[in-house]
Amino acid sequence: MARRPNLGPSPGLGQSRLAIALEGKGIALKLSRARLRALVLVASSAILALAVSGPVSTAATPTGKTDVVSIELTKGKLKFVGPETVTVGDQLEIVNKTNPKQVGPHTFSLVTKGSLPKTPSARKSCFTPKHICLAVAKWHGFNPKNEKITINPAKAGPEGWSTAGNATGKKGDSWFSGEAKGGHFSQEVTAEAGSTLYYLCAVHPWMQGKVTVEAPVVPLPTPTS
Ligand SMILES: [Cu+2]
Repeated sequence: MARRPNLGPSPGLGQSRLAIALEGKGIALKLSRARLRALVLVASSAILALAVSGPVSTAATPTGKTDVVSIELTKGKLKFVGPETVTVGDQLEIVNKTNPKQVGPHTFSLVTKGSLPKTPSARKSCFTPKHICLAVAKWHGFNPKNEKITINPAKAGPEGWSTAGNATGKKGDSWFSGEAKGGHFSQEVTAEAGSTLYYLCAVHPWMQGKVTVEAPVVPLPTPTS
């Protein structure tokens, strides 16, 4: 079977194609659609391979609050919509509100600020060696030969949302949304208070965002006398 992405007319794809076409042209379009298709193909196996590992102690105390970063398609543009700040110990939930059959799957991947592709040309080459999108795919155990991923979520550093990876070997925390509509994933924010988490989607590298991590409010001790 040919690996060429189907770029022919297909109902319902107009909007997403437009979004992709607006972002990068030529090679980038083919590349991103090829990758996207590859990731769609492996999504189900990735979900089945979801690792269930034992609890690891974390330094954060749960706040009982859940913050949501949603993945949306608005006016033909794919984007993350999330809070400006979260608190250490909050649950940070990623919710995919887009249709994977229309726009492909997504990743929510913590990356260093310097790894974010800033220019159209950087985004075009994102899925090539030594660039962040391919690096993220590797965190998920992406095998270019069979185009499958085996690890989801990809975990690095302490348990929870904690660690930003880069393109040159440092792994970060990442979730792959898979092919199911309404896919979601949540885990605790365990990053250091005062830090900023930068994130991107490795399938659509123009999808980027950041969130500042704040210290939890420690209740004052109750006077005993
Ligand atoms: Cu995406």
